[in-house]
Amino acid sequence: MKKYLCVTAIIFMLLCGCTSSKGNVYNMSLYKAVAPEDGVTYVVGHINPDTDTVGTAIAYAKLRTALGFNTVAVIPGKLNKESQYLLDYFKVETPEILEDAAGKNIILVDHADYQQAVPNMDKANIVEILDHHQPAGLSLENNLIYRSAPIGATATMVYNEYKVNHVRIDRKTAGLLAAAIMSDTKNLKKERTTEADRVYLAELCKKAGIQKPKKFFKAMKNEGRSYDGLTDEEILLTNYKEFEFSGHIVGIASVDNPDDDTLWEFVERMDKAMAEYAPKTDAEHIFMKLDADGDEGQEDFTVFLYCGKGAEEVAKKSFPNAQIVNGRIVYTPKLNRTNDVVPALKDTYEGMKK
Ligand SMILES: [Mn+2]
Repeated sequence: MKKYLCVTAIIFMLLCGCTSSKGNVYNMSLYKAVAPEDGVTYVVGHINPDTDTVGTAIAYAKLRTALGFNTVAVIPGKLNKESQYLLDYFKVETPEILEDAAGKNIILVDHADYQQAVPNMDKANIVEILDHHQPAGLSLENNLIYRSAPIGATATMVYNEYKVNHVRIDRKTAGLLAAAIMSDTKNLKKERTTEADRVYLAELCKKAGIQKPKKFFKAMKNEGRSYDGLTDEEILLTNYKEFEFSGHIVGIASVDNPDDDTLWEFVERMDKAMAEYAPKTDAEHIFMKLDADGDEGQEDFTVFLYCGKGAEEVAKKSFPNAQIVNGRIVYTPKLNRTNDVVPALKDTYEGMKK
């Protein structure tokens, strides 16, 4: 019996040894190289946070913590409705808000530029970046881990880190990452979606107990689309980002039409909200892509709104093939901010400089 216990203990120790040898040797070396001597490292996504930004901050902080690094997830501001719904759904606590990045050790997720970062990010110690966007204008003095991938969601990259590091993902975190992939890829429908997004989403859904991904996505989308209780300015800011194109600060909002029957009323309201918000921001021009569902069998489309002196000209030059409906610029199929709107506006502003 004693012998048996002894063997069991040895097997147990071996098993423990195996599970505690988490981490991938290459990654662990990098994490150690950038680990601050003392203090905590904050993981944070872009301002006006979306589900990919929030989900990856939480999941990546958990992973780094599991690997023995003092890491805490924070958010750059109030959650949008979709993200709040998801945190409630999976019973995950809302992270604290980071208001100022100066002097902090930072891991950036889901963005790689100051324009969309927490204030004073240029005075932070950025030790790592995990992102699927184009990097812009970072002036980094230190050596850092920088992973960038042309992929549907940062969540896909974060889940890959779990796999590479042999860290088991818990049900809640798997759920958040699954939701983040769905949110960023519109349930695998966006152009940028890759095979990895598809395969990892299926795996994460299984781990999270999401049996009907389509239904889950619809529920979370409806929560996110309902603007109940928000003012028109808050609706405008739910997914609003500022960019700099050839010296012009430009705001681009992305909004979903909440009700097919009242599209043009909603367009009027948003137009007014942009005009009222304009004096409160440094942006010279504000644009809004307002996405609407097409009628049965018809393609979805975008109503493209603009605000500011000269903004109309920029909008029309950027989308010469758009139609004018009810006096508005309407583009079919609907526009994507990253792939369509940003490059088109960038080109137009660049052209104006010459
Ligand atoms: Mn993202």
